[in-house]
Amino acid sequence: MVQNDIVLVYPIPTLDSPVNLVPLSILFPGALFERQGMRVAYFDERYDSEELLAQLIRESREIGVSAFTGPQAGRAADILIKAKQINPSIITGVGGHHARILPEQVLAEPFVDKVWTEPSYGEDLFPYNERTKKFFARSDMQYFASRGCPHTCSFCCLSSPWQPKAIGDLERELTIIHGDVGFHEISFSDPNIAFGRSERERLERIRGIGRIMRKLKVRWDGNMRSPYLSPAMVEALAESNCYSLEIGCESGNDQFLRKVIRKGHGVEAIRKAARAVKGSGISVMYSFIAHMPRETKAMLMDTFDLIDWIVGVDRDARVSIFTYAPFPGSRMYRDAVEGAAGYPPFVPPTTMKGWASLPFMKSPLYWIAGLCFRKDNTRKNFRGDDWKLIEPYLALAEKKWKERDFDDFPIRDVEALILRQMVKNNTIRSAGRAA
Ligand code: B12
Ligand code: SF4
Repeated sequence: MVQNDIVLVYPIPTLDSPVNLVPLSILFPGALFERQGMRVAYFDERYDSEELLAQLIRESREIGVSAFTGPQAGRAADILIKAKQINPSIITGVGGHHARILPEQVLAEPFVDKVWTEPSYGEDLFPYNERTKKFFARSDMQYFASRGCPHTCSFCCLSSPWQPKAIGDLERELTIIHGDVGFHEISFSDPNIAFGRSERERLERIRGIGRIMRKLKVRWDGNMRSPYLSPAMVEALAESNCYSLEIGCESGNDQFLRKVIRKGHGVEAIRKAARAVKGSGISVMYSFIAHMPRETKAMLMDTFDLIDWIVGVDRDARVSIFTYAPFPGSRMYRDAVEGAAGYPPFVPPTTMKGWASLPFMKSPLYWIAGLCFRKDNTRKNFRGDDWKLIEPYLALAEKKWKERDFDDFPIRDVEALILRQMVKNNTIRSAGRAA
């Protein structure tokens, strides 16, 4: 019997991250559909059982699954295939970044009836109520203080105007959720936590957020561009209970950063940010990308050297190096497909599972850098005595980093080990379902 107009599903997003943030991707659209009078059910694959999913599929007229490009798109495909098997008359849909950048391809999948392609669904609504409360209570708190980023980095397809949430609304909404579920930390997923023409405007924004955070006795992390990290900004951030920031550094080569990536700043801005933040108590995650079209080996070496400089200056630094993933909708994507400057021409997958199986996260460099500089994640996965299990791989990664030897690494062993730990720690429910 049909009980729900739609069941919204959040598939497992990644196979190695211990981060389990509130599934806002389905909660905002759900708030919109509820406002329209629809009966909405929610399902989070990281926590809920397969049996519950099967039951909700049987009881729903429609299923909408969220997907960003990568492993989550593959999980979304599996879920929709299963939905059609269990309930052949169910209407199946895909939303999220993947559906937005590749709507025609997603719609061509035999198990997909519709795609949700708008950039935003219900983000102006408050997605918290008695039915969604448990999704906040059991996850790491995530929220939004603003949407959009007006910059035009050549690898990124997120470009859109910056739209801040009014501080008063943010305060009201977070106070209600905090009063009910009592979180101690919050992750702001805004691409830019503070944008604005002048430093004064940006500082004012951070001070406004800080007032709420201090009132709630909550600490927070978020994303910021390196040129904004002046000494005055670092002071305001520290006063606002910010304990962690992510900055997109991308490359250690000045010309590449300015001319090809078009980041809007050069390497000196990153160095200045590291100098300003060191010793402030805020741990910065410096995020880099490797193996982009037009990037030479020498440019990549500049990235490694900059990372060594950063971790020498800022002892609380964390660093990730992602292998460039050519996602449609950006300038750099065209270069990748055309094979610009000797880049092996990228042949785009034609299916959701194809996008999920791309080996971007499987490079030795990703793992060597991750093990060397993301001990925060490793500690969450290997608690207590379990640390011994990963120690030999950490030693090997450190040796290889020093020697700049990125040709091979026992990736399969490390991935299998991490997956076992995630199951053991209940970060994901079963290795079989995640694989
Ligand atoms: C949090 C986050 C993560 C978390 C996810 C875990 C979690 N949730 O617990 C972590 C840190 C693990 C992560 C990892 C990755 N991420 Co990420 N991540 C984000 C981030 C910062 C927020 C996502 C979010 O919750 N947004 C909030 C919701 C409300 O927005 P939304 O998902 O877009 O949903 C809205 C609409 O899309 C739509 N919608 C979404 N789903 C559905 C479904 C239906 C049915 C409907 C109707 C509508 C709908 O409605 C929502 C409300 O408007 C975004 C950047 C951003 N600010 O969005 C990047 C982002 C999603 N990540 C991205 C990527 C690429 C990754 C990685 C694959 C690689 C990488 N280098 O970052 C890795 C995976 C790594 C791995 N090892 O596998 C890209 C996706 C690009 C793309 N083409 O898909 C983004 C956009 C960042 C970027 N600048 O490129 N990520
Ligand atoms: S990479 Fe960051 S700064 Fe650049 S356009 Fe994307 S979200 Fe904006």
